[in-house]
Amino acid sequence: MTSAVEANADGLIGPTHSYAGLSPGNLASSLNAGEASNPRAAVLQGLDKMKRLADLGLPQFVLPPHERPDIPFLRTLGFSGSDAAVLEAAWKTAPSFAAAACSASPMWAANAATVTPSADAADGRVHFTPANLVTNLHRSLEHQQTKRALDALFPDPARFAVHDALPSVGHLADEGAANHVRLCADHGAPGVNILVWGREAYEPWSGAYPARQTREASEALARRHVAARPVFPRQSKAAIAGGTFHNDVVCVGALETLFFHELAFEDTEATKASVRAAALGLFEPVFIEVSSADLPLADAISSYLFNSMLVRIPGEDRLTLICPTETRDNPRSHAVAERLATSNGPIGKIEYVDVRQSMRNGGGPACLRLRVVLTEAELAATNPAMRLTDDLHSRLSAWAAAHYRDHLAPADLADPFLLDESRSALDELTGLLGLGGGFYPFQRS
Ligand code: SUG
Repeated sequence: MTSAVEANADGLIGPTHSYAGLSPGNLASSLNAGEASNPRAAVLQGLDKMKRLADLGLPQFVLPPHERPDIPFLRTLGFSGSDAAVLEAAWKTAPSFAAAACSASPMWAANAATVTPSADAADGRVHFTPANLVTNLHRSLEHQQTKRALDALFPDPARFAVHDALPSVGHLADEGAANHVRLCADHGAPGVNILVWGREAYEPWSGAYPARQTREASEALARRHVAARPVFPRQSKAAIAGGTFHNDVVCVGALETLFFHELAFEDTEATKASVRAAALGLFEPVFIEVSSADLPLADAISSYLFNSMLVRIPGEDRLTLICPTETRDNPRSHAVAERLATSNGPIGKIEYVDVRQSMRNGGGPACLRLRVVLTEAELAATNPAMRLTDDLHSRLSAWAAAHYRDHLAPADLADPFLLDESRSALDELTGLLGLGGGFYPFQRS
């Protein structure tokens, strides 16, 4: 077995971070729709979380925000003239499309792609498929620029395969790593790939909220990555109806441990049996299930206990669960978390991070990061300019303080000055992250 580490690549929160109520079934997004946001606080919270992980000894990378408002998208809808005229006309005649074009949603990097580490891929490369995110218009605009960012971070085709997204149709709806958990004895050892889906491609769907991942999409991902030991459990319909728009809202796993809510899977016993069968001869999975009696689904969703980062800190035996402060603020979630830490189980420590600006759109600590297991040689082949160091953290914090607004009301998204401000911020960022000219569409036109 080659030794490997689990790196995180977080989405840097963009200057248009806002609460536009764009995601039906994501209760926080609906609840906070129309509120004013604070993009500067948001990006600084995200940067501080990244630094916390880097300080714990885990390699940390930065994925750049996308160009927003997405003027090229609005042009495809027939809006024309200067960029400011396009934005103005779109807000006047098609405000929902204009709002979608302004969303800073690429921040949630758990939805950027599905990743198969080289230990599980038949050709020994790390595979990435950007998620097509077709269920929501604002998120369907992400995958091409996401591919560009992944190409920049993982440039060596001998070690990394960055695919195109699956075709953008509802039958192949894909939300990336938010519906993927990998268990293993050690990061560099062969793993079991749990790919959770919510509906079948041709299934008539009558749920109140959309199921964002199809079984066929998950199967296609495993097939194209030639990923070993895939299992395909179904997300429970009750969980989706309760506001679990991604599996990572009710489930997280690391190494041998799967930590999940009783309502996460349609058939929990069958899920456990298939994971055990796939792991046979490699490791014994450890299941930590939280009952609805201990933690009602509604509390799990509002406090995001499971949308935490479950990590092995170098030098420590037991795992650390990095939760949002909302978990600490919810008495039931807090009690579950504390019991975990005092038990003799695999999770030994709980830490809390403040990502409140993102949380109000339904994005917890786990949503903001894409996990990538890398061997030493693969880590050495990543783009060093995109790796978070103390120096990059302070430069990005200063950059954000200089460019980002600290108050953004929904109506401000139509402000042509915001377009200019965002572009000058991103233009400078391409220098800070060594991305070169032409990384963003506005730099190419
Ligand atoms: O896709 N919210 C995101 C949150 C994504 C969280 N990711 C994971 N669970 N991995 C979503 O629903 C809300 C945007 C708005 O309403 O303005 C939004 O897109």
